[in-house]
Amino acid sequence: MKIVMLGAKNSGKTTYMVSSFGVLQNPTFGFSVGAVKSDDKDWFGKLYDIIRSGNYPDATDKHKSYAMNLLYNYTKTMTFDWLDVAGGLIKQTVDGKNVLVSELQTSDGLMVFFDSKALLDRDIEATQLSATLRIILSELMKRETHYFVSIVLTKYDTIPAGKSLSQILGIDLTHFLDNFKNSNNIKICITPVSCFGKTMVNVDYPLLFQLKQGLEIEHQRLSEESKRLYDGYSDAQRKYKRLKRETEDLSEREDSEWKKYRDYESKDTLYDRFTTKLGNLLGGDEKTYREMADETHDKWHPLYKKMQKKQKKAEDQANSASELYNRHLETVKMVKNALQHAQKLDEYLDNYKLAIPPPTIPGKYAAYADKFFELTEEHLATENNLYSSDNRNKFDI
Ligand SMILES: Nc1nc2c(ncn2[C@@H]2O[C@H](COP(=O)(O)OP(=O)(O)O)[C@@H](O)[C@H]2O)c(=O)[nH]1
Ligand SMILES: [Mg+2]
Repeated sequence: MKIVMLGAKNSGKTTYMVSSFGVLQNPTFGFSVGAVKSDDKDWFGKLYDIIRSGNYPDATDKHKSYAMNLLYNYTKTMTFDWLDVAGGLIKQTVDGKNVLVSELQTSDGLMVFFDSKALLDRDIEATQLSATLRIILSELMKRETHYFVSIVLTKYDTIPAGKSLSQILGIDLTHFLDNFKNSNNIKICITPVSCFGKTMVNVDYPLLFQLKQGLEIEHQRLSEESKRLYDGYSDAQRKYKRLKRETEDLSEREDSEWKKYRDYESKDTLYDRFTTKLGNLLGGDEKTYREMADETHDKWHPLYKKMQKKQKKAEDQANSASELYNRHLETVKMVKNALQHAQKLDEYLDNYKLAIPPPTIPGKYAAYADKFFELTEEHLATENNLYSSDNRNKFDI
């Protein structure tokens, strides 16, 4: 699957990406992620250490895709491409916007990043809210298949205590989300996150939310593939049966010609050749056994060749049928895995560790939203206390 990350420069995309990668190095509910390329793994690892030590990577604005693996119990279950979109693209130069739109069109999931504090402060420049929402809205409206959007409210640690979700989202974003309250295709989750030194809050959720959708897409794709392989197998098997029948028919005809030939040949004697030729000289019209044997041989040989060819074709079909069948069985195993893993991930997301999952739209948005944000705030406060300077020695950090 392809996941696109969208957000203004400085909204915390790279920090989030690195942090969620770092956090998910240790399996959560059995799931972990890994980089396909060792260069990327080193880069992520180095930046994660920087963030954990309380610093941040330099803000960069590059457009880059990372190939990742989703693992379950340390075994690869799916690959995904994770695209860190250059935030500058949102500034709607025509070219930039076209690049962005085409990336979105080919994506299977979207993560949108807003700096929570900039949202709360209604900082137009920092959030580029209207430009971002305009692009997303026109894309989402065109979607006819399921599509998951993670709205990631970054730097949640910078939000003063006691703010509700609607205060942070503001009227523009709330109106935007209202479009999807009854959507059948689009599912949006809103997660406040913080990547602040050793305090990583909710970072795994928005990515795992995407990957669950990815597993469902993978399940669908593999199911179709397995059906295609089975149809191919049935077809090859049908062809094999027909060719085998034709080969048997040819073999019968070929066999009877061969027997005739051997029979004529056994009757071919010098005496027969002599008497038959003599008879013909005297006005008769007979063939010698030798001539008849030769004629029969001429008839037999092409039949024999044809039968051999058919037999070879039948064998090819049999091989192809068995190869397709084995591949079908392999794929069925993968289909089962993808389904099992999607269900497993669903279970994790449903029973999220803060007791309730982040609000989703459509879903239990209104009922959950503020409660979830409260829980996050509480969690953040305890974590920060835990790691505050007085506690540092105590916890040996
Ligand atoms: N307090 C706080 N600051 C953050 C957090 N995440 C990112 N930042 C800050 O935001 C800056 C930009 O982040 P970056 O990931 O480079 O943003 P990008 O341009 O969207 O990739 C960082 O250098 C940090 O100063 C966070 O969780 N908490
Ligand atoms: Mg960046």
